[in-house]
Amino acid sequence: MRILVIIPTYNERENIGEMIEKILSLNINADVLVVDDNSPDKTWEIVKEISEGNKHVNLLLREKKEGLGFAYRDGFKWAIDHKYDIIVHLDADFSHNPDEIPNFISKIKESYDVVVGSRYLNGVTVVNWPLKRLLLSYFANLYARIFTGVKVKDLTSGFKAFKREVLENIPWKEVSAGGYGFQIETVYYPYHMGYKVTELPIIFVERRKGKSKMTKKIVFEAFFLVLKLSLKRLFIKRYNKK
Ligand SMILES: Nc1nc2c(ncn2[C@@H]2O[C@H](COP(=O)(O)OP(=O)(O)OP(=O)(O)O)[C@@H](O)[C@H]2O)c(=O)[nH]1
Ligand SMILES: [Mg+2]
Repeated sequence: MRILVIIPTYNERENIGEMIEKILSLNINADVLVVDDNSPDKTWEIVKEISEGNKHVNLLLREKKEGLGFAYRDGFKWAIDHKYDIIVHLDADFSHNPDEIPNFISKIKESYDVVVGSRYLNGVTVVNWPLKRLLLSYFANLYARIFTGVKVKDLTSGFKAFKREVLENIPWKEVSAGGYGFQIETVYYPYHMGYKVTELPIIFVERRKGKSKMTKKIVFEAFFLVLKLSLKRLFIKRYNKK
């Protein structure tokens, strides 16, 4: 089984080197792909240097920032083109603990198609978030779960694993979000296509270094996306595995 860990980055200079090192030390024989949107802080420069000395590390340098969703699309396409069997993704800022990656891989090997790292499975496992941010995330997830019909408690999680087949079969033409809504869509379609989706409890810790890229625009996009997905589900289409 060939494993790829995808890390989207935008201004993560202070985190990325340590994160790559940590993933390579995990004893799971994974390759790493960093998808950088031409970060002004030159995050990509660090990745380029590491990749030149280590064939397990790869850089996908995009021209400009278009939103997280677009970076992920390109990363997933790269993973499919390079025939990886299991694709894991997580944030660069250590909010997601890379030590948990082997648990995601075990779940996929157990026969699950999608594994979602969940902050809301055993109560709330979020550390150091301001109450306002936590409430936004919690209620956004509740709202998304009710309207999309996807029985997953953390639909906006950025820590997930997929079997390649799932990424090949998601109806990409229908996926529209640039921001966190993208995370919802990449669970929504597999779930309603009948793929086996499971959640794994994770502890999410507020970033220690660097700045947040969260904006109001991203929140609004996700809000309307959920309405759109709920209408799609009710009136428009059934999705099937190919
Ligand atoms: N390539 C790319 N990466 C992005 C973009 N926006 C965010 N990221 C990366 O996606 C991951 C999640 O973004 P964060 O800014 O940490 O989002 P968050 O975790 O909700 O917010 P904070 O932790 O509060 O900063 C990080 O690794 C970011 O560097 C983008 O537009 N392009
Ligand atoms: Mg973060």
